[in-house]
Amino acid sequence: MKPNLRASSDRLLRRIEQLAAIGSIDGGGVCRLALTEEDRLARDLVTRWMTELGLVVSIDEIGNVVGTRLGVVDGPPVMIGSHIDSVATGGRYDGTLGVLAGLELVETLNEANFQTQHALAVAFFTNEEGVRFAPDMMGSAVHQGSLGLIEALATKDENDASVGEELKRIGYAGDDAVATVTPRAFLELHVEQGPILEKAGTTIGIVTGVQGISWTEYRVTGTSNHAGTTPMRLRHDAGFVAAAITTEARHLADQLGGDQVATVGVTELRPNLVNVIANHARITVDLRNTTEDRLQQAEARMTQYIAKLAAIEGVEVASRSLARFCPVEFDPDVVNLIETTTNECGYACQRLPSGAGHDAQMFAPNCPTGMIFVPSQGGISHNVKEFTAAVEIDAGLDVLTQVVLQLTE
Ligand code: HGY
Ligand code: MN
Ligand code: MN
Repeated sequence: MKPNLRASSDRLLRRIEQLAAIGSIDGGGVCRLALTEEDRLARDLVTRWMTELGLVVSIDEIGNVVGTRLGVVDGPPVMIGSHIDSVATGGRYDGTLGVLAGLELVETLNEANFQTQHALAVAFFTNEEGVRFAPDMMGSAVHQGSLGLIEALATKDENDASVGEELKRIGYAGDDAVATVTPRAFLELHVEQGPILEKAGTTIGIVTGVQGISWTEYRVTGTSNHAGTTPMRLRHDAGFVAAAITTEARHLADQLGGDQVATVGVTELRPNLVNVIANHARITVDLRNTTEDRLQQAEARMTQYIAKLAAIEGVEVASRSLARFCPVEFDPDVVNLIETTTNECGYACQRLPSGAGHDAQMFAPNCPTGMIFVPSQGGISHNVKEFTAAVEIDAGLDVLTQVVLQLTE
């Protein structure tokens, strides 16, 4: 029998503020890159909260942390999870909302002295953002077996520090084996990070799936030369090639249309001097689409364009895939359950795909998985101005609570 419980969004908001104080940056945002000192402090705080709430805490070999509340019957838990690492210019809700909402639900169950039939787990996964170590969703991908542990531990950042070394340094190189736990179901509450819900005046997003993601790094090698004396026809300009790729990314997204998006987020030139033609460029191209064949079309167009451009400009271009995930559909029964429950709770809702990657997408192939979105003010995220109103957080927490209580029955 599902108990009539209402979790406390005030307490959840207090925890969000407390966590946001770790790695806080001007403008109200956070910088907690994976496996940095800020990430360690955040991990310590959330793990302490898990322990205080009576959860059995486990840390696995890639540093994922799972707190489990036993159920009446043995067997796999219903898992609520997300992440607490951030991009360098992050907001305070991205990832943390999902983890802390799970803790709030646990505290509500503890206060009601209610034991769910099936176990309930709350998890945060290592390096969801992928900005220091690629790919993103690293910890959840290893947890669910779609990325090898050894390969992940060997991944290095720009300063040649490896995931394995950094996990040891911050004290989160756990002992628990990875890729051994398949939850009974997986749920993630997350801010939408886009403009759709707010524009429609909708409170709850029923997430149908996650679009495909393709990250590639290009390293361009040309010839540095004098900016004043080198005739244009004799140049091998890495800076020009980087700019041309950036323009082509926008161009192909406009031409393909539909859900296609393209972003050049990183451009580094060397020697980066006003009067020297650049001989090196490092840029990253992030391509996404809700359909796999269109994403492959975008990738093929970008590859052909760069090959032609390199030949004309007389430069070398080395490419390296940083992340590649196919689009994912969430379990229709879970999507329907979230929608029915949201309607019963009386919140305006709509279905939509996720433009952002999430840990939930790593669970979708293995167990019934779903996501609940709440609106992002102005559609802003990965930006210190990220904001979601308390009343919307309250609604998201309420829907999460009611859905989890049904799944743990
Ligand atoms: O890149 C993403 O979509 C996610 O924020 N890691
Ligand atoms: Mn996120
Ligand atoms: Mn993010």
